[in-house]
Amino acid sequence: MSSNANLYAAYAENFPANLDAALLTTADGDTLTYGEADAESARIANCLTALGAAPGDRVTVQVDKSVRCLCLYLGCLRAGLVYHPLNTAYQAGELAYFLENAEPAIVICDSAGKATIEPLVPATTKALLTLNADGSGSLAEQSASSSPQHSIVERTEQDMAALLYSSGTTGRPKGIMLTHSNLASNNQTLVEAWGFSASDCLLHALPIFHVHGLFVGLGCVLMSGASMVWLDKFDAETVVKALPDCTVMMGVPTYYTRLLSHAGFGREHCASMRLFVSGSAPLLSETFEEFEQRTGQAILERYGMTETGMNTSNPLVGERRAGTVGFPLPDIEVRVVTESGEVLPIGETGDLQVRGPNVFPGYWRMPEKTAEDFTDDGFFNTGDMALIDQDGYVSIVGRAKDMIISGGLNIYPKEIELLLDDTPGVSESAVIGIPHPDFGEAVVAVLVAGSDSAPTAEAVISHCREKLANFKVPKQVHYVDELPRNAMGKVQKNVLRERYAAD
Ligand code: MLC
Ligand code: AMP
Repeated sequence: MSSNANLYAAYAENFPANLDAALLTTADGDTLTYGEADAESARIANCLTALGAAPGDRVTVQVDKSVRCLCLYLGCLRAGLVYHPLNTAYQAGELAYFLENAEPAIVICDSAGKATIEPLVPATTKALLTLNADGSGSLAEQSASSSPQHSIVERTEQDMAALLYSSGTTGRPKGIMLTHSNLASNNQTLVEAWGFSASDCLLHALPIFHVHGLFVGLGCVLMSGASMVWLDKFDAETVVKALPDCTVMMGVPTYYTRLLSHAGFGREHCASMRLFVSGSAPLLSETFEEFEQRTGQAILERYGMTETGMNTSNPLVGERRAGTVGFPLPDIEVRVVTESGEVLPIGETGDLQVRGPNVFPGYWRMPEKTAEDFTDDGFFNTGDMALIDQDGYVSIVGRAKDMIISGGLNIYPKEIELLLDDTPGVSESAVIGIPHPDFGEAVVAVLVAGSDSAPTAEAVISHCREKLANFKVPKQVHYVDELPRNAMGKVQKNVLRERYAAD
């Protein structure tokens, strides 16, 4: 083991002896070998360093998934730069805060997004580069002449490797600092728990601006010298065609319901598959059962979050129990507590807390928020409600935080309510999630009209589309005379959820 805690060093130790081995193959049949990924990430590391980025500096990236983007992530790791990815759906109003708060040394966007991002880039930023889905742009031009040799920068276990933002029920989004050792320890744990080896091939269809695709998917591959079929996005037809070349797939529940809706998908597509993993949102028991009947494969459900990486998992060997997220992973402690922090007995529902080497050290430049979310004995309060049964299986049964998960993406109603409350003709609003066959949950806005003439549902939706990332835009808008409230004056969202779930 090297003493350098840089995550890239841990990956490099696990690269195949023959660097001509494929790291990935795209849907078009192009390949990237481990050696090519190493050389290209070295060029990018050298290029960003020459532009003035120093270890610890942030690199903010809002680009489509591409092979060069993967090399950019690896280049940042090896140069000790903090990788800060952004969902490509974010609009200008959402981006402004991230750029100002992360204070990046380098910003990378695609050519089409440059005009939007340029005015938002802080004065302290040293360079704004472009990277397009086909790999072209100024990053490629500027790094082409950089050396393919690079010594991996020394990092300690506490040094930050990545910064990912999560919104919240109150206030501005919080930057989640993830260290090299948070990511390395979780990757090592998952490689063992899920039996990854160099002979595996992962079907990688997830985006790489969130934990699931970036750290869980890529991490398991790079930490075991395995390979991937690398798809730009999830498309059921393409996935069904690619599955026979793969051994493992990871996805959000929507991927599995979409596969089940795909006519003709069945056992024959899964003959080489040894493992299907689901997470980021609850997998319905019906989906688990239908998938097993159709393919003979029991989906392995696991549970995690950006702040912690993966915490629990159903077993590789043993019963994968539908409706549960399995057992705590080795080295990770979980407990279920009351609001006042007393540990609850088996079978009782309460707040889920976790502690372990996977758990982030805190929120970026927000010590008071960090203090709020950690207990005195170092457990992190996840905001999820859970119970642990007599066999040790953990079930996520609800959320203490007001959050909607749609297609595996988190949406905080507060953010949409603030926008709606500010809309002329709207007096107040409540945003809820209702069951949706494709996305798991769908965003629904319930409005009370103001004294001015109220906007139509279509006008409300198009207003949201201008201001918010598309996945946050309400799928339905309803007007009511008044919002149901409890004796304390708090909106009873459960009443609204029941009322509109039936629609
Ligand atoms: C797209 N749309 C969505 C949506 N994604 N609506 C609600 N929820 C979503 N997630 C809408 C768009 O607004 C658009 O609407 C229409 O669908 C088509 O857009 P698209 O981009 O073509 O959609 P599609 O490619 O089908 O994408 C859907 C998806 C994608 C489910 C494949 O969202 C996805 O890959 N999700 C995975 C997200 C993920 O990686 N989560 C992990 C987070 S990490 P219109 O009206 O404009 O047509 C985490 C921690 C952990 O949670 O434990 O893993
Ligand atoms: P994120 O903030 O994007 O990292 O999302 C993390 C949240 O996703 C968790 O706090 C949970 O609420 C939810 N989540 C992740 N995996 C699961 C799962 N298997 N079942 C239920 N909820 C999940």
